[in-house]
Amino acid sequence: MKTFSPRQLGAAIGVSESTLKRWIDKGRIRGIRTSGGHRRVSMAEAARLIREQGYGLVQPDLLGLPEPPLVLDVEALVEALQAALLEGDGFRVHGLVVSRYLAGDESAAICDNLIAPAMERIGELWKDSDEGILLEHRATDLCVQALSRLRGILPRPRRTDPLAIGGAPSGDPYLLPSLMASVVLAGSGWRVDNFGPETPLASLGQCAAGTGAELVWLSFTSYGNAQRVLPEVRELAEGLRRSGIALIVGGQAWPRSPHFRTTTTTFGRSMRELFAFAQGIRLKRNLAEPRSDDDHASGGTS
Ligand code: B12
Repeated sequence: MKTFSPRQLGAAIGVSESTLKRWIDKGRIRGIRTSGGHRRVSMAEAARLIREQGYGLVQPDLLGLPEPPLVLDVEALVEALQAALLEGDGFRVHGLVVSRYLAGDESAAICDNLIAPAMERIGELWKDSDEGILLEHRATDLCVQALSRLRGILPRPRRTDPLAIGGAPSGDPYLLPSLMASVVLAGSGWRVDNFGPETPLASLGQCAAGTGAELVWLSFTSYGNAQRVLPEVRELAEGLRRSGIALIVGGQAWPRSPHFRTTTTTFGRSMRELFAFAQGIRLKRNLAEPRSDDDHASGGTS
């Protein structure tokens, strides 16, 4: 885990080292002690402080980040991300994504308003050149890296948080939509297992019942695939209904026609809708059984 000294973090956000030490000692920031007794702060905790208190980054390089973009309107940010993706500049891609999170954007908004539109534009390139496909693959990989790093600085889930699992069905090779779903849910108080592309839906259903998952998401990006796997989706929806587990289906290639509706399934068009749906489930759950604020979850499921 990457950590920072009070001096480093203070210089990065323009606060003195002694103030940072005081905040750690008073518990305003969760500090860690090295074996030698020195105070350290994790990147996740630094991110929480920066977001909640609205600190600007005076020296972002001290936190391993590039200068934040000077532009702030969404259109310019999408263009900046598209350019960084096309140039294969992972440092800038990561910087754009993380700097929006530190500036206070929710991860769902970063996915819907920044990453998805930039990828959509990159998706026009394959029609004109053979290189387009390679650019799509590389851009996908850079977004995967940036989203994974974003997930690394989100608040850690607790053992008592509900579990969500999901993926894309067989025949669907797309990595990003399901990964986005996992990041958005992880950032809103869920333990998450993302099985990614090519997930057999029968296994997903068994896993949900066996692990006590409370939410399953499915993402469709491969056009024409929904009709083929529709019987499996219906079977999954029915099994989950019997177990009282919520299912949400989304993605650009899930058809809107009534033929694809099942009475027990919710349909969403964006990560914001996924976030809202998941928040609704959490709210009901918390009202039913108030949880204790004990230990954080550890290990793989996080
Ligand atoms: C990257 C990419 C690829 C990569 C995928 C790499 C990988 N391993 O992931 C590769 C190169 C493999 C690929 C292949 C192909 N691709 Co492609 N690809 C794309 C591209 C550029 C980005 C896809 C992506 O990741 N987007 C980011 C995601 C997150 O955005 P999103 O899908 O819009 O998701 C949002 C919402 O739908 C929603 N959402 C998504 N999932 C869920 C789930 C839930 C529960 C909820 C609530 C919401 C939700 O929230 C998301 C965020 O806002 C798109 C362009 C585009 N417009 O998306 C083309 C695109 C999808 N591909 C296309 C095509 C044609 C192909 C190929 C046929 C090309 C070819 N000649 O080989 C193949 C087919 C592959 C297949 N089996 O389906 C077309 C499809 C057009 C169509 N109508 O048929 C597109 C639209 C490009 C275009 N404009 O022509 N592709």
